[in-house]
Amino acid sequence: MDVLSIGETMVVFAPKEVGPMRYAHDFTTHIAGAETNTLIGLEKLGIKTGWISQLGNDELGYKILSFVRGEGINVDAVHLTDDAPTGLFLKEKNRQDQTRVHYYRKGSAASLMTTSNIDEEYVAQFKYLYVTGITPALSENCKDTIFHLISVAKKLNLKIIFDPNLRLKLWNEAQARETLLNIISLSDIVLPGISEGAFLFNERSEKKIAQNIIALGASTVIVKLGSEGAYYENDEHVGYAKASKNVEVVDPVGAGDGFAAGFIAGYIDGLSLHDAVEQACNAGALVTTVKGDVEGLPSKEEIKQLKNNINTDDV
Ligand code: KDG
Repeated sequence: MDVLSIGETMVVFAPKEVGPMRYAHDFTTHIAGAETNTLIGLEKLGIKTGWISQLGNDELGYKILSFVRGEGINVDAVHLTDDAPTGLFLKEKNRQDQTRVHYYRKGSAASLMTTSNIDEEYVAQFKYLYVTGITPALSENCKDTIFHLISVAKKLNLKIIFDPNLRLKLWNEAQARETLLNIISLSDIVLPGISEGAFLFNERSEKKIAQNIIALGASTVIVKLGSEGAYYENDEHVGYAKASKNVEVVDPVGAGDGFAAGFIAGYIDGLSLHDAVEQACNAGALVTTVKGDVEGLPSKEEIKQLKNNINTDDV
């Protein structure tokens, strides 16, 4: 298998109507979690993946487990516990242009993960470990688990890929900054957003952010610039890439996870750094064209259509 990740996935309840949620009657449900969003995106691009997590032994836990398994991810390292429920969150579209997220995940099954959730033999089956800054924010024991997993992965020669995914609803600024910088210093490839880079280094320039990350030890950095694309840098290549075409944004959440999937798949497939970053931008853009965090994750064919500027009507 290629890419392993660890993290919490939740069921999202989203009111069908725009407006304050206190007046909502009808909800749709989706599955969301930054790490499984990326793993699902990777599976769609032909990369074999596995997920370490903990779910409640409850209806939402079964819903997530069968969804994630159905997308092709190996779930042998997902544990069901009776000790805590599966986390969930509400995604309120308060006004047409304003989305608010309300988490119900404190003390959730995933937040109880410890180093005993990490099985070295399982980790040894993979070549890459993909980590985000959400998991260490869930609890002190999750933070310890992440650092333990990174050290096991490094011992087994897995490459560490890190997306800081800053979530200040989960921890305070000082804790977030210290932990994210520590994980960066253990990573090979880092994929920050420009605002996360600004938060971490007090720098507004993508080049300075990348240089700071390289100085901490990473070999490749890709700074996401939203609709402007991304800046990439390693010791051989430096440049910018962007999506091949502007898209109509329906739901921006999950774009960064699609970006990570597009990049990692391109990197594993041996694309040039520029082409892997361009594939990342195209995958991220396509995620935003469909409601839900994972529903818009594209196949290689859909990325090719966007790249060649083909409308689905034409094919
Ligand atoms: O990147 C999108 C994620 O934020 C979303 O899927 C939910 O993992 C999630 C979180 O912790 O907010």
